[in-house]
Amino acid sequence: MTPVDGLDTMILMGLQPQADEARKLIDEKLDFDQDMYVKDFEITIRMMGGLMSSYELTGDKRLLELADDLGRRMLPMFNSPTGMPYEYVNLHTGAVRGAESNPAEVGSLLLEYGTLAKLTGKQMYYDKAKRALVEMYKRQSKIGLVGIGINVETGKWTDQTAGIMGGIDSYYEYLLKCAILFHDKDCEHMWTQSARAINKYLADQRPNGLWYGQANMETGKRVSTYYGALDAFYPAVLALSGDRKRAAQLEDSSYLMWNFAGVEPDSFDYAKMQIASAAYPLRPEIIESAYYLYHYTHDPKYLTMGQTFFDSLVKYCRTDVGFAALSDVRTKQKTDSMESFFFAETMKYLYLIFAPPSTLNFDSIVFNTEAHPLKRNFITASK
Ligand code: DMJ
Repeated sequence: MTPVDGLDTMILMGLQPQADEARKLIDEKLDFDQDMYVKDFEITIRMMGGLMSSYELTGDKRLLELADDLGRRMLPMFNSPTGMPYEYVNLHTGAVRGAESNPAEVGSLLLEYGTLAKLTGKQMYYDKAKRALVEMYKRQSKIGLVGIGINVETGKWTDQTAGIMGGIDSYYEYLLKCAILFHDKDCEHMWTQSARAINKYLADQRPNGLWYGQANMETGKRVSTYYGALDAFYPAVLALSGDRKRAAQLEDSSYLMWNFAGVEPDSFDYAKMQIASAAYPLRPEIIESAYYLYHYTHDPKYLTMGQTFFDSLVKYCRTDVGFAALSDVRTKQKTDSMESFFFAETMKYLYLIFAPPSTLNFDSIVFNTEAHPLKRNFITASK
C-alpha cells in the first residue's frame, strides 16, 4: 500500500527514479486476489485513489486496470439492505462483515468510485457509491446533523454524537468535493444544507477563537468541546466552499492547538485548553488547510505555518530511516509507526505550500481525502 499511496507525491516532487521504481513494483507485483478482509474506506481512499491519480499523471494503463480490478472485488460491500457499505470485504471471496459503521466510512467512496466509473465507462460504480452517500444523508436528523455511529443493515443510529471529527469528517468533505468534481447537483444540495447545520450547531465561537465541537444530532445541544488533528481538515473544506473567513479563523485556532505543545495532539479540549488525547500519528490535515489557504490568499502567514510544521516534523519525528509518529506530544516520545498517509498527504501538502503553483494546477483537480489529485476533466483510457 505504501508505494501506491506515495507514488503521486514522488511524481509531483519530481523524484523520477524513485517514482519509476515504485511504479515498476506496482505494475509487476501488486495483486488484489488476496484471501483477506480489507477496510473499504482505507483501501478506497489510499489504494484506489492512489492508483487512479497516478494513472492520470502517468497514463500507465496498468494502474487503471488494477483500480478496476480492486473496484470489482470490493463491490459486494454495497450488498446491505440499505445500500450503505459494510466496513470490511474479503478481496478473494467477496464475503463482507462489519455492519456497525459511520458517516465517513459510508460516505467517502464517491470521489473514487465516481472517477473509476468515468475512466472505465462502468456507470454502476458511480451509482452504488452515490446511493450510499444519499442513504446516509437521508438519515440525518430534523436539524440536519448526522451522528457518529450507524448500523448499515437497519439504517438506525447507534451513536447520536454529531461533529466534524474523525468518523464523520470526510462525509462532509465528499459532499462538497463530489459537487465540484462531478457537477452533481444532489451533492451540492446536500452539502449546502449540511454546512448550514454545521455552522449553526457545531461551530463554537470562544474568546480563544472559532472552534467546532460536538452536539447531539437531534437536539443540537452541545455535548463536548473537543477539536483535534483530524478536525483540522475543515478549514480546507471551508476555503474550498468559498467561506474563506471561517476557514482562516479555524486555521488560526488549529495553529494555536499545534503550538500548545509544539506538535498538535489528536484531541484537544478547547474550552479547558487541555490535551485530551496526546498522540500525533503524523497527520496532514492542518498542513492541508494551510496549503488551501495559502493558495487562495497568498498570505505569507501560511508560509510561516508551513515552516513551523516542517521544523517540528524534522525536530521531533525524524529518525535515521524515516519519520515516526509520537505517542505523546508533551514528551515527544516516538513510536514505531509511520502511516502511508505521511507520504500521500503530509509530505505532499507540505511540499505544495512552497512549490511553484505550476507544480499542480489546483483548479483542474480535486484532492480525495488521502490527497490524491483527481482530474476534473476525465479522459477515458483507450483500449
Ligand atoms: C487519512 O487516511 C485521511 O486523511 C482520512 O480522511 C483521515 N485519516 C488519515 C489522516 O489523518
